[in-house]
Amino acid sequence: MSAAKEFELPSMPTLCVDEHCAFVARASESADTLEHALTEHLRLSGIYWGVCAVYTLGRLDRTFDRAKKEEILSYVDSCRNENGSYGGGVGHDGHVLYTLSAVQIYALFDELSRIDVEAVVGFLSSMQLSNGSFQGDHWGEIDTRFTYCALSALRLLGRLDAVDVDKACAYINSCKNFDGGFGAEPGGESHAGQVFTCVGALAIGGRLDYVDGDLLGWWLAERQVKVGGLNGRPEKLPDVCYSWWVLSSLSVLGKTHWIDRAALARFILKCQDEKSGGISDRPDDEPDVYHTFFGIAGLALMGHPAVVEPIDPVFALPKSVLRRMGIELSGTG
Ligand code: GRG
Ligand code: ZN
Repeated sequence: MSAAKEFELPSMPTLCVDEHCAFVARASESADTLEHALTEHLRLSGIYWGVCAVYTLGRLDRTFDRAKKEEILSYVDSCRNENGSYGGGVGHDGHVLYTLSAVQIYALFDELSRIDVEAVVGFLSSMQLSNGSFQGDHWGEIDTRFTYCALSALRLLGRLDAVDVDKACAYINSCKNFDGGFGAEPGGESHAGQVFTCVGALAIGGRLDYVDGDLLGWWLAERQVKVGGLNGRPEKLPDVCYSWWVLSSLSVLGKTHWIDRAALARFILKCQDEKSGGISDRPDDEPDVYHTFFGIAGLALMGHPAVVEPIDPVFALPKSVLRRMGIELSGTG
């Protein structure tokens, strides 16, 4: 039975929509908590996760009133650096990761006009190296995550022409392993998170022919463990966020039916805090905005009826946002 049908069974736990929206709203207010201080360096990504979570639940306007939206957008504006990059927080070094988060937040709020496109494009293109790879910032770390971030942001801005896409995809191909998966660098161990970034980058670059769909599909399907959740690599514990990293990759390959979707949905729903809202990595752990978003996004890919805004598996943005931007959609299920 497909997960979509299973969601109608009385034995399937309910998705606590109101509670999760309240959880995200509280997280956006709690500037005085220790958690807030400890996550300062990735604030922009946190905002993207929270905003995208409530958007997919159809609750963007109900969760953030006009004043709150403006507060969030001004905060994002204030994370911009002179070279066009965005840092994870105010005054932080610019990084491709947070530059993508900023573009995603502006896209979600339909406020792309706040972006200095030429400056962002200038920064992102300056991060590409002669072998096609991307460094994340001026400190020089190279990772396939950064290729994804750069290509995704450039595509969202309609400026893929600013980088060498063929070389970027060939570099991603050089990070492919014997098991069909991808690592952070050539020879790096296959990891579901990196698989998402590499499959996503290849999809954006129009080079999915580099992927061995059957081999990678098997590797991804084997990430499902007995309790229904997915892990990121062999012998590891399941974790709700892999519901996204694995399932989005399977979706691009058209193979989400290669796992037991209903069992995965049950696992995600068991990780909810039904009283205070939020989703955790595993049942009975502390919820956080990151796992809340990726749990909901995983359910979206499985057609959960309460996740009213379907999400694109490559851009990790609601399809309606991409449609508004004139970007063609990815993923075949
Ligand atoms: C737009 C959705 C989106 C993402 C932007 C940052 C990024 C691009 C992608 C990150 C991909 C990635 C590497 C995800 C994995 C994150 C994770 C759970 C890492 C933990 O890895 P381990 O090895 O944990 O410490 P395990 O689960 O293996 O024990
Ligand atoms: Zn996780």
